[in-house]
Amino acid sequence: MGVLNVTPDSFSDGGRYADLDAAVRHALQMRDEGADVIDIGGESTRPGADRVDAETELRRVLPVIDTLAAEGVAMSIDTTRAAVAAAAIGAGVELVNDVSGGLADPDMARVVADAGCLWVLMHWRGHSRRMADLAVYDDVVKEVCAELMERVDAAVAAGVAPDRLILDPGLGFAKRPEHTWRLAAHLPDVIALGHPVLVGSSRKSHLGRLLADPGGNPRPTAEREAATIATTVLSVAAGAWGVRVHEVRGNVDAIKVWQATKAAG
Ligand code: PMM
Repeated sequence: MGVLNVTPDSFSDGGRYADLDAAVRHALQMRDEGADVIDIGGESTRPGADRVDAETELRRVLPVIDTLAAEGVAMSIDTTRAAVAAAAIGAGVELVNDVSGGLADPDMARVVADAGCLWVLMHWRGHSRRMADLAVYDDVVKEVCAELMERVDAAVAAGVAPDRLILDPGLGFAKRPEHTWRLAAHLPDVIALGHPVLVGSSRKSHLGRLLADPGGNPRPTAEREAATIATTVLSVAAGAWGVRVHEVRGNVDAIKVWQATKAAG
C-alpha cells in the first residue's frame, strides 16, 4: 500500500502532494513501482495535529480519487469520517482505511456494510491531539488485541461481513516507542486474531529515535528508508497481509527477495 497524503502537514510528506498534478504523478509512480493499492488521505493523523472539517478533507481527496479512478488505480481512503468514506467509495475507492477502527464516527460501519467494501480497523484510542496521553498500557500486546477484537465485534454486529475486515496494530498511535517495538515483536499475536493484518511502520518516530545521532536528535523522516524496509521484511515474514509505505520501490524489492527466498526453500 503506497501512501498519498494530500495534506499540508503530514509528518513525513506533508505539503509535497497538496497539488493535484503532483499527487496524481506520485500515485501513478507508486502504482508503477508495484503498489497494489494507493492510500489517499486528506487529514493528517500526525501526533498533536488539529482536525480539519469534512469539506476540507473532501476538497483535498476527491479530485485525486476521480483522476486515479479514470486511470484504473486501486485505491483506499484514509479517513475516520463516514461522509468522506461514502463519497470516496462513490468515486471508486475499494477499501476504507479507518485509523479509528470505527470509533470516531458511528456511521462508518453502516457505510462500509452498505458498500460491502474492505475495511481496515486500526487500533486507536483517540484523536491525534490527545493520543500521547492515551499511551498507557499494562500489557500492550494483550490490550491492543482485545481492543481490536472489540472493534471487530462492533463491526460485525453492525452488519459488516467478517471477511471484509483487516486489522492494524496502529504503530505509533497512542503508543510510545517501547509499545510500538513490543507490538512489532509480537505481530503473530495480532495475526492470530484471524484477520489479514496491515502494518504501518514507514518512517515513524520509533525508527527516528532508534537511529538518532549521538546528540539524541532523531533521524529525519526522509532518511528512515532503510529502517522502514527492514520493518517491511520482518512484517511480511511474520505473516502480515500488507505494509503501508511512503517509498514503494525499495519495499517491493525487499518483498520480492523474501518471496524468492521462501519459494526456493
Ligand atoms: N499511519 C498513518 C496514517 N494512516 N493507516 C493505517 N492503517 N496504519 C497506519 O499505521 C497509519 C495509517 C500515519 O502516517 P502518515 O502520516 O505518514 O500517513
